[in-house]
Amino acid sequence: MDESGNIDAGGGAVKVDLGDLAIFGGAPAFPVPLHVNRPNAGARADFEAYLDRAWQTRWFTNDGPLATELEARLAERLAVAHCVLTCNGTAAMALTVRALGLSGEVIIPSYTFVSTAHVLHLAGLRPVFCDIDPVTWTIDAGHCARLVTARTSALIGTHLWGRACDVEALGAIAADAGAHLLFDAAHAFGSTHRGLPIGRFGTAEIFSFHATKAFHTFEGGAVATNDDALARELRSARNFGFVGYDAVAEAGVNAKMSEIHAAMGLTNLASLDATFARSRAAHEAYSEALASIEGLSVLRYYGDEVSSRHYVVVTLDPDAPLTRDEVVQVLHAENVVARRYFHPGCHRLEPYRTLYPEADAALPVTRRVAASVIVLPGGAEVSAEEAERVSGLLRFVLENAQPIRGRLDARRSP
Ligand code: T4K
Repeated sequence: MDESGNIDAGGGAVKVDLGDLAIFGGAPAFPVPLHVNRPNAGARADFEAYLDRAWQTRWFTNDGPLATELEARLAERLAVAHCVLTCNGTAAMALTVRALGLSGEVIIPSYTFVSTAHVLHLAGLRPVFCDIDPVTWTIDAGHCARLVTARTSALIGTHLWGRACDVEALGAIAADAGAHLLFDAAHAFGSTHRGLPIGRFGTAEIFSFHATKAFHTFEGGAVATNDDALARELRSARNFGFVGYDAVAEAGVNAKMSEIHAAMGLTNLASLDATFARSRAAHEAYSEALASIEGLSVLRYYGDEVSSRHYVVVTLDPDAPLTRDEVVQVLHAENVVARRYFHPGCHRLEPYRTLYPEADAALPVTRRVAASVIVLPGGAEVSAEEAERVSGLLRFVLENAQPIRGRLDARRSP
């Protein structure tokens, strides 16, 4: 940004007046799309060395040596007895739900990725949508307690954006209800709660290792648990129900992690501390540059806990002249591929909208947050300079919100 606050996009566009915005015909601020959570990648030479090992041994999947090594290293890092790898996080959740024999109703936040609701629905269970806490945006323990019925078999909290749920309050509710407590820890690899790594809380914690996550295996997931019997059951269920060489003890699925995925995990694990440091630096750059923009707030991570700070999440004042969706539209035109995660809340997506139309009335915070969040390109692949440029662009847009509003309206009117 220059002294007058204009954005110098380095060959892209300097935003001096409205006509410079790409949505009004100017050149985009970024020549190529800047994605939310562009995947990290460790050292390619490390990855190739792991591939060479698989080539030599001709062992490509089915509890291979790389997957076995990754399981051990992850369990050590998470300080948990078992880390059962799977082909993705959704499969990890589905296997856990089945292994625990959940039935009836399961309470989940509506403000989360839709996969958990789908897992429950497809297993013939009822997802009961809970509101989120207005401050932490994780599942609201007070509302959760009121949703418990005799049919509740589990509560599943999401450690949203890597910030832990109210683990203790949820533990007390689950214990009272005689229900399991699970956590969707898809965002929380590398986060701590009360100084301890997330992964050990509740009956089990479920991770996604999708390419866009802070730690990834291209596609992948895991169940972290201290429950030996559950881990044994999950290992069998992810492999068709096999126990031992050729005995089948139950109906299982194929949810194994292949060696090439494990190779990426081992590669990424080797550079994870450096990756997280870059991710935190990008978040810091954003936090500084966005601090004084009127009508915009940046989600803060907890100062006394560790987090990769992989997500850069901002909210817009609902009274601002431009709506959240209009700001996202302006950013997209500039090649800043910001996202509206998790709009509009699972309960307003099908089939839940049709099945449970009454849910909406009890979820005011979900509605408000889902309507105001913008997730900006963050993580280790975003440089401090890019973070500053995106922030400068947002400042320009919000400082000129009224005239932009006018031009958008004029364009729309016949
Ligand atoms: N729980 C939570 C809280 C989750 O966030 C997720 C997954 C799960 C559970 C389920 O875990 P998995 O079964 O997926 O392991 C993406 C991911 O597909 C999904 O894994 C993720 N959450 C969700 C939040 O994001 P989309 O529909 O946003 O994906 P897509 O293709 O739009 O990609 C997101 C951005 O990343 C885009 O701007 C493009 C960019 N990108 C993506 C990929 C795949 C890249 O730059 N490179 C890439 O390789 O769902």
